[in-house]
Amino acid sequence: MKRPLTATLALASTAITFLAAAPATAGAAKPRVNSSHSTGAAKPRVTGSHSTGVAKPRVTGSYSTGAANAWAPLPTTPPGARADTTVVIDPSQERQHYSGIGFSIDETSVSNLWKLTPAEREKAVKLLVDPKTGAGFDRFRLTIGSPDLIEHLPFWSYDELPAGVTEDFELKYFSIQRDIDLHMVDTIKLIQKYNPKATFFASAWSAPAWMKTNNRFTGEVALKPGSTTEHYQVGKLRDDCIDVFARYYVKYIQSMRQHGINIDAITMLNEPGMDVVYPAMDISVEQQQKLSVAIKREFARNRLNTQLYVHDFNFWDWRDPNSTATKNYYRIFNDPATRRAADAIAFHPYWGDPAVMRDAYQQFGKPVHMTETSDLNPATVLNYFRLDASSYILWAQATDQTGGTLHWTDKRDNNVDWEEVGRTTKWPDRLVKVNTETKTFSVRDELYPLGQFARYLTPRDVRVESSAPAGGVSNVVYRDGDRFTAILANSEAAAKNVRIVLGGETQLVTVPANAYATYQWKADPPRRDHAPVLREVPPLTVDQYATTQFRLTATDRDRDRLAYYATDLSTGVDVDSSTGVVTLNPTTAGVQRLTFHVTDGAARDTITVEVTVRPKGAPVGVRVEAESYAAQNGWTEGGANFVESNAGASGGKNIGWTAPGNWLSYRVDVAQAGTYDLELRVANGTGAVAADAISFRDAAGTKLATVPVPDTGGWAAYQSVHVPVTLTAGDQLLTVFCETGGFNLDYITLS
Ligand SMILES: [Ca+2]
Ligand SMILES: [Ca+2]
Repeated sequence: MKRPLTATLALASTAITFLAAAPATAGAAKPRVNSSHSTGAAKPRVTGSHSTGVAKPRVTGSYSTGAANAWAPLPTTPPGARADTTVVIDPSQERQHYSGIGFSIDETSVSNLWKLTPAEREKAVKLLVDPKTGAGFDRFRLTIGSPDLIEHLPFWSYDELPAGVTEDFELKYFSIQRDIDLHMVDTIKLIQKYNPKATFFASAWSAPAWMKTNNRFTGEVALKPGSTTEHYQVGKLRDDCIDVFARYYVKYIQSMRQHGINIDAITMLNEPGMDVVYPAMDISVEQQQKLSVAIKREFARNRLNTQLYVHDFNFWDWRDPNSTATKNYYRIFNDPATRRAADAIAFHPYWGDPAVMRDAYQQFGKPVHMTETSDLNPATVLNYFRLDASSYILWAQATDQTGGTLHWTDKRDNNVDWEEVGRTTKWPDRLVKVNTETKTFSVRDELYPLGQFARYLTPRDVRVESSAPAGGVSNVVYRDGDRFTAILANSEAAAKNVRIVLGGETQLVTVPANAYATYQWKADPPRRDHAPVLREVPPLTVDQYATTQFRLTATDRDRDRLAYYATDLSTGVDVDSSTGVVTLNPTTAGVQRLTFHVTDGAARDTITVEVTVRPKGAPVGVRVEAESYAAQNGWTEGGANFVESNAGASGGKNIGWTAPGNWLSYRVDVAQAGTYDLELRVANGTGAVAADAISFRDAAGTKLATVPVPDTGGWAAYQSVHVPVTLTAGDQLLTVFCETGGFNLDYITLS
């Protein structure tokens, strides 16, 4: 499913917010880290040559807020400035390689780019991909035959048969000529001209019609037996066509190679089994296993070192045990030959919890990739990289001035009028807008912060673990030999001085307001080593919305300077990197397991502290996260997906999939009876106002206020709605009641 704005969903939520449990020991998954660095587990003692008093490292880099400050020189930090927050880098913990940021070479985007004058088109491509003067995008997704988004009908495969021919096991009719005619190859050549390091992978939306059980390239849907609302994809890959489909991929890779284009990976199939009428195909888990093995066998036979990415679908479909027979893909790895054949796991973000990427990476030791997303928010890129994604590929990012032309529909109508779909489908506000009248283009501001990643990182860069976002500053850090690259994001309206701690050395940098900034420097973290040791912290019990502190203490036989950190911090938890003092102001009742680390730069130790939070009401004036509800009605705990992960939401989460009759209750402690301002932070991507969407009710169920939810322009575009409410004094349960659905709730605040 391709929702123009993502609203990703969390799995398994309970009334308690758990910290994502980091692996208790280092090195659970260290896939394909072909690095010369040790990973920092305790090593034989090497005499320490690490000096502590050397001159400050020379830091280079730039920052962007948008077109107004694009790849601008880093500000200097005034002498004597104090740190607002700290980033701890732990080079002992190596994670995934970077493999790129970029976009799809879909035919809709290409056809729009080719409506520009040649000079303007070169200017656009240069701005997108040139690593010196542009954003430096470096990885691109090609489509093997037509995807759902094209301008020029009809949809096509590379093995279309003439009348009277019903099969083509020799692939005699194979041709990529349409890609040449439609300027796909020309566009790739332009990308290569401005970024010679660009890499390419490819996905098919379906096998050619004749390889399918229903002899149809586009999707065909039918109602699931017994359901009036749920559909399934009728066309399956024919069992006797698994091998020829694998050879079809080989032919495609060879054909592109003849044009000087190296396809370094394919996904096995885009969104297998998606119940849509645009090009799609069903393929059983068993067929996926056989196809994976056949693809790698044919690659080997033809001396292709092309990689195979499996899955290429939503987070949720990876692991949900209630998913359908086709989906629930981790089961394809039940076959050892398939595990060997697969080089990586590809994800789309339209459904489920992005933390699934980290889980899959840990569990199978294979790189994970975000192969299709419409989310331009650089905060999402940073977050997905922290969740171990190697790459981030945007989908269908060039439209005309009206948000067209493209052929996409969510209607399950096998006789859909594609001409009409093309006239009416509009996806406004994507990365590049081509004005077909003036033959000029414009880009969105997100391009420049995205360049703060792509301009600096290369496939030699390996992510190293670093501390969770704190003080409005989030980070992701990479290492290539002795060169470190940190991308820091400041989400606040004032500049922040950030202390960067690496192996006992610190430096202070300044991140401008609302900016993404990249810092590169050379460092030689210590390698000697006795690992530091953290002392256990006994379980503790604290009150919700009250402040409690405890201290982490660690010893180190080398007397190295130590830094304390956590990779994930739930709302209301903070750790001081130098003193180890943990401050709790929990917003959610229940049991939390908090994982902390200490590092000397060469190794780390980890403890988990169990904290029981006694429920108390939130004082007036305190923000109450929607996800911190005391009770709810209408959603299914555990299996349902209504606590959504979203980088645009406060606390990183919101409640979604609202429906009439659903409700959420919150505990609030009102010191004094009176009339208060109720702020509801909401988003609505339906394109229309939801009138009287929410009623706010007291513990007896009496309606205190009813409010509409405006059209906020997207599922992640939050706005505040204010309404006065009169409350009695005391610790009480207040309810947000969904009179209608069609909105997301981020938080409420009484003041
Ligand atoms: Ca040590
Ligand atoms: Ca929230």
